[in-house]
Amino acid sequence: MKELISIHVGQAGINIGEACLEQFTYEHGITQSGTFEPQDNLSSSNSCHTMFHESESGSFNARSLFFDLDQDKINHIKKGSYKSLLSSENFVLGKESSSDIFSRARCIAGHSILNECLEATRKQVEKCDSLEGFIFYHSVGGGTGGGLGTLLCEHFSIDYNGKYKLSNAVFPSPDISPSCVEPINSMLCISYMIENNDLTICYDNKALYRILYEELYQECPIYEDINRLIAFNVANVTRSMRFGGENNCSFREIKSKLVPYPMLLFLTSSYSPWTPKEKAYYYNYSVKDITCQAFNPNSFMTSCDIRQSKLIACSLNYSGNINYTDANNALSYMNLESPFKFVENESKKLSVNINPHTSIVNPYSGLAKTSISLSTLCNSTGISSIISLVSNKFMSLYSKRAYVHWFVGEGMESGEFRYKYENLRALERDYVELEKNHD
Ligand SMILES: Nc1nc2c(ncn2[C@@H]2O[C@H](COP(=O)(O)OP(=O)(O)OP(=O)(O)O)[C@@H](O)[C@H]2O)c(=O)[nH]1
Ligand SMILES: [Mg+2]
Repeated sequence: MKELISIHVGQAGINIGEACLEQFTYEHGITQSGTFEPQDNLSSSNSCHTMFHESESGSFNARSLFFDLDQDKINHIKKGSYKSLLSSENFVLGKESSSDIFSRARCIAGHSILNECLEATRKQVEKCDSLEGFIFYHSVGGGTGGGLGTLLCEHFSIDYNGKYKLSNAVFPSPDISPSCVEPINSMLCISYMIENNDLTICYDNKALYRILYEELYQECPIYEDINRLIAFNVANVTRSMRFGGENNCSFREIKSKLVPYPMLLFLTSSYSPWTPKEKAYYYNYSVKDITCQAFNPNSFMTSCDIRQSKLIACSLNYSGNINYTDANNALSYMNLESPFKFVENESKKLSVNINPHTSIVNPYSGLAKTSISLSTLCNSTGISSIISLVSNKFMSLYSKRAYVHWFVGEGMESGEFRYKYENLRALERDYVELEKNHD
């Protein structure tokens, strides 16, 4: 069994970390005090070693690291429900704040704790027999999540060359933005991610709020609810790595299937059926139902419509008692009703995996456990809409040099903005080219 190390950076990263601990302890039958108490036949003690390290005394510790420049979130998780699964080796706290500025987090405040973060990582890596890679969790628009997150990713590319890095990145929402410098932070973060990440799953809070509100009927969803959806998605993506099975999908395979062009590593994800817990008994879904729903724009965790754009590649991960004939029939039906548009004129870019076990739903999530479900990972030109949103908002500030002096005084040179922005423009152009070609 391969191991995965989770790296939680900044507020969003750490908050999602707590949701991940809730999801993964539940799935693997680990109690809050770190003992193994299997809940069902899936939770074999072997499967939990991907995410948890077993100490000599037999208790389990999470293979998770929490890095931040503000103490609030770190202190919260240190004292929280999962404190017994963590020790001082799982945390690094900075000495000065980023003041929300990417360059300050990356070049000054983050840089001063870089060695501690690398050392904490080295200790986790030492506890692994066969490390698969790192899963990062962070926001794109936060100073620390973006700045320190990308700095670490860059160092891991050198220190752990050949190990895969998957980012779960919260992108700025189209119309919810808590900080005036978010577009600048986001532009810089995306530009660094293009250079150093293997795969990035994009989320935006607007899309996630909509799922909670419209699909799961939660009246006042908060970050905690959103974060449970992100944790659930990561659980679905990593399920075969954790539990094994014939469709054991490593990061290497995901990357080779979904990322044919090196810069276009930004993925979006959907799930179906998004059914509220209290409605579980009203519905009896067919494979066709869940397949059609999974491609509905409302099922995606990013605000983009992939049916109106072109698919570069997509993996469909079914769970439950489903056979390949039913899955392929459902896809053919969809294709007849409204043909998939691919960047090239061929339809071999949909890969189907079937895991015979049903998805494991965290009882606090408000989501119903259903006998069959589908989780997708899509590489689509539609994702360019959230990249362009960042790039346009950045340019409208940068053209007036708004806030630029906050960054230049804090570790960046003014020329770097242009250079980093060019990376984003090149990415946007690649998407436009793919949209145009192969019609
Ligand atoms: N999904 C989700 N998004 C969050 C959460 N906390 C903050 N965000 C989003 O993340 C962005 C702000 O980034 P933060 O993670 O708060 O910032 P940070 O990484 O701590 O960096 P600093 O600016 O240095 O504090 C905004 O777009 C917020 O909407 C969370 O718990 N869950
Ligand atoms: Mg913060």
